[in-house]
Amino acid sequence: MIIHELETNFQSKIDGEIKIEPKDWMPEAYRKTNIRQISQHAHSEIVGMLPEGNWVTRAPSLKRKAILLAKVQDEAGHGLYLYAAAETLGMSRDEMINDLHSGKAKYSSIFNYPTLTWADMGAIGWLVDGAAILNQVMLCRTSYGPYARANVKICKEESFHQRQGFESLLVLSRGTPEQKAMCQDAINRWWWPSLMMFGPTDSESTNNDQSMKWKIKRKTNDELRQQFVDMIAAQIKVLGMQLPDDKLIWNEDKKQHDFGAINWDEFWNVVKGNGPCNKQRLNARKKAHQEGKWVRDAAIAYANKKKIQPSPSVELMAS
Ligand code: FAQ
Repeated sequence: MIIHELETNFQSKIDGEIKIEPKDWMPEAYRKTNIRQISQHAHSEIVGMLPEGNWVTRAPSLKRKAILLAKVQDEAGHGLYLYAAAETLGMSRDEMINDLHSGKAKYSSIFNYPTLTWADMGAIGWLVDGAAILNQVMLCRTSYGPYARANVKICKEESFHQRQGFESLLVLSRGTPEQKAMCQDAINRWWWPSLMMFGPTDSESTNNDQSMKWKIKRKTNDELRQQFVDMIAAQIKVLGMQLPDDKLIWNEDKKQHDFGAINWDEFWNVVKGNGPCNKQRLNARKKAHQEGKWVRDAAIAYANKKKIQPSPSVELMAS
């Protein structure tokens, strides 16, 4: 078949809602876009463990510590499913990790902010996982089969994450004046960076149009961001707290909320590596990778001896 026919068949499969599987023919640009997005998503899950890991030893009770530990471990699992999905497109785990460490591959901007108080754990669960879920619910229907299936598993756990975050903030919001202030402060600091998670506005997005055509994305960055604002604007009323945006108001004509301007200079600054914690996050990942080398070597030596493949989870745990 000539390339034009292959491309036509490929697009008609996409249009007919037939999933693309690893051995199917696909345009090179489709493969590359999926590798880029899936590996960046995987890196976000792994780097995303760091801000919360910071509070595991300081959780205020055994119950909160157990919940936080379970959540952070879940994020590691999500990273694993996603690295495995990206590997089906022909890129090795080593290459992906190298690209993260060299700064070639991105990870979500949100994880370059510091976690200053215990209330940040609640705000991350509620806002960051809340934003992630909206995106990932959409990605359960993405056109690349392994990525779609990974997201189905991820979403099941992510919805628990969001609920625990909200419940944790609810306790603080009904607590002492100091606890209420801590809750409000965390919401103030995490609100705008959470809105930035959805990526640049549709007019600035470089990948939106092609990714929508290939049904890698099913909703644009702005559509998902709007959905998030409407969802959180309703939920914050239950907390009795405020979102730090005096332009946030219900628009009866549009049947959605209007909201204030996002600071895109801040977003691009963080994406380019100059956020408050970029260097700290990357250094922590590189250090863990170096210190885990002996575990990877041992797993490979054992696998060679037994003639088995090392488990991907051993590889990740050792990186
Ligand atoms: N941060 O053309 P677009 C989580 C880049 S998981 C950094 O619109 P696209 C779980 C983008 O890569 C959170 N960079 O790009 C958790 C592109 O540059 P490139 C992560 C960003 O791909 C919770 C350029 O800007 N979720 O939170 C960001 O079509 C709690 C132009 O942008 C996913 O990754 C950003 N926020 O749309 C863990 C979901 N936004 O690559 C622990 C999958 C954009 O061309 C605790 N990813 N850029 O050099 C996606 O859905 C998409 O990749 C978007 C961006 C929507 C993020």
